[in-house]
Amino acid sequence: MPLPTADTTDFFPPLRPANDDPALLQGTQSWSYAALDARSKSLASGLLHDCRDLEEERIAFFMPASVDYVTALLGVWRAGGIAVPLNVAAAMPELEHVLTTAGVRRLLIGAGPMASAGTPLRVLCARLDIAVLTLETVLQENLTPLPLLDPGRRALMLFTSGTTNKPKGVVSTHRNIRAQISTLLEAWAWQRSDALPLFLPLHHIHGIINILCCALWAGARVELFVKFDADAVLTAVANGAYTVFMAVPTVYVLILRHLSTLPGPDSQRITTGFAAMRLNVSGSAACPVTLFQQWQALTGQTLLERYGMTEIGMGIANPYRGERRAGAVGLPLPGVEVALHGEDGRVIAGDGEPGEIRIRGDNVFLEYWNNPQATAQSFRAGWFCTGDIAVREDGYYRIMGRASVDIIKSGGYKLSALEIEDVLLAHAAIAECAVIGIEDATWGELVSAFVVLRPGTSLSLAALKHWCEGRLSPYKVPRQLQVLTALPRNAMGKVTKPALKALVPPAP
Ligand code: MLC
Ligand code: AMP
Repeated sequence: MPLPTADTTDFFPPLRPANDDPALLQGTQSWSYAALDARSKSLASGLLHDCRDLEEERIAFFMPASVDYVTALLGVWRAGGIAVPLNVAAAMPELEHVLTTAGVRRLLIGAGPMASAGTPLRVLCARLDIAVLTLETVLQENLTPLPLLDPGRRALMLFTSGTTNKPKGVVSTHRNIRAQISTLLEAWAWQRSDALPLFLPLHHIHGIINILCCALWAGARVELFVKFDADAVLTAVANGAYTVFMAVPTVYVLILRHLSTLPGPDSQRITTGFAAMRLNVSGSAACPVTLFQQWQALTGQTLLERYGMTEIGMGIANPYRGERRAGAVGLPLPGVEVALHGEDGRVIAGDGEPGEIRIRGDNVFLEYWNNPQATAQSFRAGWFCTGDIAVREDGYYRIMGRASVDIIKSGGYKLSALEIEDVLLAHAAIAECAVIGIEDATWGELVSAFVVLRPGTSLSLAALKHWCEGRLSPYKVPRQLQVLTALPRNAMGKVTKPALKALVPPAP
């Protein structure tokens, strides 16, 4: 059955010409569903120009959270393209990897400074022969008929780090995205009357699917922030602007810290704002039990922790109604099949035995772009192998860790140690290096680099951070540096990363 058709109500039902409900707010500006509907059709028409269907052309967009970003996402989908939202904090070599892997020929940008000539992005695109188009110039008044899209068509490509050095393009179809949205609409009882802030980056599913797409599908209101600005977000919370709040654990830690700096009455107004909401969700990284308890004590809200991944959307979540268990990620979401497998591949039926989480369902992505080998390796008998280890306790899943030491989660970002090591090895002073995640109360894990220097050289953390600028996104840059005379290695010559962890003094 073909869906979603770009012109019918199957495509984000609230996007209708007559729907004047507010969809997006940013600063003093607001856009209704009708305005978003018109703008995204106008962009789709401009992208299509004379053709009937973009036929899965990868259209990249480099924009902070804005009405332009949302127009680009919806417009590319309506025209039959694959949306490739870029990390606006990325370094140029990272963008080059994404643009060339995805085979992008057209890139949309917003107005403002990024539209000026001579920016590093424009220089890069000129070299790669990619047309850079300001969104405003693509919007077309004369609307063209939009293509009818089969749900199996590719819709979204997000880049995720893994156990390989370069991020892979995770391709999800319209069916996958729809399944990822609909399970959350049902599980968390999304309503048209909901309102929530969106301050997470828009090149990852937490911001794109869980917040933006769920809200737009439900007909709710989203307030856009270009980044997490505690003052601005918490002022709105104090004013009772939101019914729902979704964030990574680091954001809840930052809020608690911010509250502790405020005078009592100001802090009280904010906690009252949280207390009045119907739902506070934490995810993308483990929510420490102490954080869960502190949040509950201060706001009366029991955080709903859930587990997800770029490749699967959300898979497991604590119940909206029912027991939300501290330190556990909850139960399988509607329409998502979850299984645990032991190291020998055997299905774990009982409680308490750790195994790898494997996931099956319409929510699971289609493929890694142009990488059939990686795609094949990540599936077993139709189940996606997450690499995350969990135990089951009367139905509830508890994440125990990851199969790979080369994946780091910092502030909810998933980082590849190998990707960072590759970059560090290009430093003239670094002869050998190993990167690991060190536990941290604020960030979950902190990127820590252990290096062996070339004879006669020296390196400080400040110098390394400075050198990394322009080579790595800021959140991938090492926060700790230890210089060693040799890296610990096993008999095979492989660095033993657990031994490195032991070298780090415990946090005070
Ligand atoms: C920022 N910094 C970080 C960092 N983010 N350091 C380590 N890890 C991070 N993640 C550093 C900056 O480089 C800077 O350092 C300092 O912290 C302040 O930067 P900032 O930009 O002002 O930070 P802030 O805006 O406060 O960012 C914090 C944050 C952000 C938590 C809002 O990290 C964030 O948006 N994280 C969410 C990522 C996300 O959406 N993940 C979901 C992936 S999808 P200096 O030295 O310059 O001061 C997924 C699936 C699922 O995981 O289940 O959802
Ligand atoms: P990403 O690849 O950026 O989508 O990150 C997905 C990874 O984040 C998962 O494979 C988990 O390792 C981790 N993750 C997401 N949610 C949680 C959670 N609630 N608890 C622990 N880890 C989580």
